[in-house]
Amino acid sequence: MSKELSIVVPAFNESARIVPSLEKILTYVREKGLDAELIVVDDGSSDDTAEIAGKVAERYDEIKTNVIRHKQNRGKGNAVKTGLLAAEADIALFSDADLSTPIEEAEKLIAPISNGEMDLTFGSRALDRSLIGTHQPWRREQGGKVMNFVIRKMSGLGFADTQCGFKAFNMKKFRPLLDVMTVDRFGFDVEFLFVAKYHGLRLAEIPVRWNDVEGSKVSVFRDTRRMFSELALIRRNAKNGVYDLK
Ligand SMILES: Nc1nc2c(ncn2[C@@H]2O[C@H](COP(=O)(O)OP(=O)(O)OP(=O)(O)O)[C@@H](O)[C@H]2O)c(=O)[nH]1
Ligand SMILES: [Mg+2]
Repeated sequence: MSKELSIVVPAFNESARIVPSLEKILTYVREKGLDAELIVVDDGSSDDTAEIAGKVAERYDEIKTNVIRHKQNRGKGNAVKTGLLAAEADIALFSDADLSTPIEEAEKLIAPISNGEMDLTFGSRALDRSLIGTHQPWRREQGGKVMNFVIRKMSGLGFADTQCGFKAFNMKKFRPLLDVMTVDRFGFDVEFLFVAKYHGLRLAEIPVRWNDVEGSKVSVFRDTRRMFSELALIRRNAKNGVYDLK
């Protein structure tokens, strides 16, 4: 029988943060008795992220863990896509390696999918800001709000936070859509939501707990610029029929 849940963790140079995160995820799976698999996608790290992930997994040998390596860095979007394509279960969850959203919040996203109400559920930091424990530095947080405004305008999506690294998918419906995704870096979240909505999937933005964790590798200047060009690409693709399924 196939698994009930696939948990995908994209990881780029995460050797300093990933051990406690994977331990928490695997302990959660063990204690809940979930029939879940863990898929870590090492996105061309120059540190020993993949080896470290493999070592943690050995300590939980009853849980199937798959460490996939990209030879070169391809971006978070591409890493998540690789993980989702490898997922065996009909429900997949991806989580950032820093577990800014605690893994216990997974139930909030998974329940609406497993009971058939929703097809794509995603964590949000903006719907209930009282759930944020440790905030990002003030300038990053304000920058995030501005970015959300830009994302709304450029994508036409009406969500308060598209960028939280905690999203779950009905894979029967979402897997075919992965073929038409084009965005490799941080704009991929917007593309996932945009394409899912375009194809009539039911989307739900769900408030989750969130804590800033040191060690973000986001470069505000470089990644903001890329985000703009990725948002422009999504608009172009939509116009040119790139998101229609063959
Ligand atoms: N920055 C970055 N992260 C990647 C890449 N590929 C995979 N990731 C993973 O994507 C997740 C997001 O990384 P963070 O650097 O924490 O970025 P973030 O969570 O958006 O940034 P904060 O909001 O500051 O926490 C982590 O699990 C990374 O390991 C990549 O090319 N660059
Ligand atoms: Mg982070």
